[in-house]
Amino acid sequence: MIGKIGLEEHFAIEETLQDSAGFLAPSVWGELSSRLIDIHERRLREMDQHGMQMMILSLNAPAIQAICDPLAANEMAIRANDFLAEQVAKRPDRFQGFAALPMQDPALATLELKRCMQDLGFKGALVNGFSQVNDPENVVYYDAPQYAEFWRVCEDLDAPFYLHPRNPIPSWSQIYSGHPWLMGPTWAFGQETAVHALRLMASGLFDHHPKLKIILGHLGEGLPYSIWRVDNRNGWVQDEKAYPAKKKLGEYFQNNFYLTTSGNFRTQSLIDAMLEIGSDRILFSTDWPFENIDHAAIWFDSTSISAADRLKIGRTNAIDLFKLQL
Ligand code: GRE
Ligand code: ZN
Repeated sequence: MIGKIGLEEHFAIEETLQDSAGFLAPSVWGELSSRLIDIHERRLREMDQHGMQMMILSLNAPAIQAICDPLAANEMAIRANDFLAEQVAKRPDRFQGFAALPMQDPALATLELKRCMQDLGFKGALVNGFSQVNDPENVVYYDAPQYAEFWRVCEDLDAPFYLHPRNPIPSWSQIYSGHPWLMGPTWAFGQETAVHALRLMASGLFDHHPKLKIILGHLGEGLPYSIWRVDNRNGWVQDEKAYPAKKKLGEYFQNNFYLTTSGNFRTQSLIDAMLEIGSDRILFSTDWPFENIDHAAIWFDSTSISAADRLKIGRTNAIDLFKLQL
């Protein structure tokens, strides 16, 4: 199909480029780094070749989230967001932007989100999982109480928040010891991000802010397949609700979450996601440059779904969610 829109599509600036080294074989670093730095050349050519009209661009991972000093994280986020705004201004018909945010300091993150939405015209935020705050061992998830005001502003601005994966820190990764191949996109990314999403659901965040919109990549990081069991395990036991949220977690999943196809080009998984969350809440994405645009597009263009669903997932859901002027 032509006119596809993607929203997990990354770039790097010189200062964050090295964050993407070490995930894939060293032999492909030359190729990956050149894909990350490029915006207007090969990226646009590949988009043209495979029917992608637009990418909503985001900084690579973990980048800002791994800068422990909140002021340094804020400076780098501003630098990356200003750079992105300049790139978008060159081709607003093909590129839009997601804000990188210094979540280490909720007040600074809130200010930067406002600036990006109101002054730079960005379409939302993309944050790479937990932040390390002041000390590399101090891991903070966004269900923590200090983010209450950030989430209020996020809801007020109607800014979709893309919760993108990162690896757990080494001291929290014992389960993977001896099996480094499980880190990154193979498994650890999805596990880390799914748990973060469950923390947000269980915290009551969406009772306080029912209009918040959280986006997950990779067809939901396994959650479509697992969310029923989260709510229904040991159904014969009439136990007390064990978390602050008022509803079953699956209800927040269906009402506050959107999923993208990034890096998960599998029809069986797409259909499971459609059965759990519905085709109005699924959006096409590739995960360029870590995945190939042709792999995503050729699969998506021929996957066994209706023409109406292909149009929604490929294009119109994104136009509605981000109020795109196309
Ligand atoms: C990503 O951001 O999507 C990503 C990485 C590193 C390896 C693979 C991958 O940051 O998909
Ligand atoms: Zn990604």
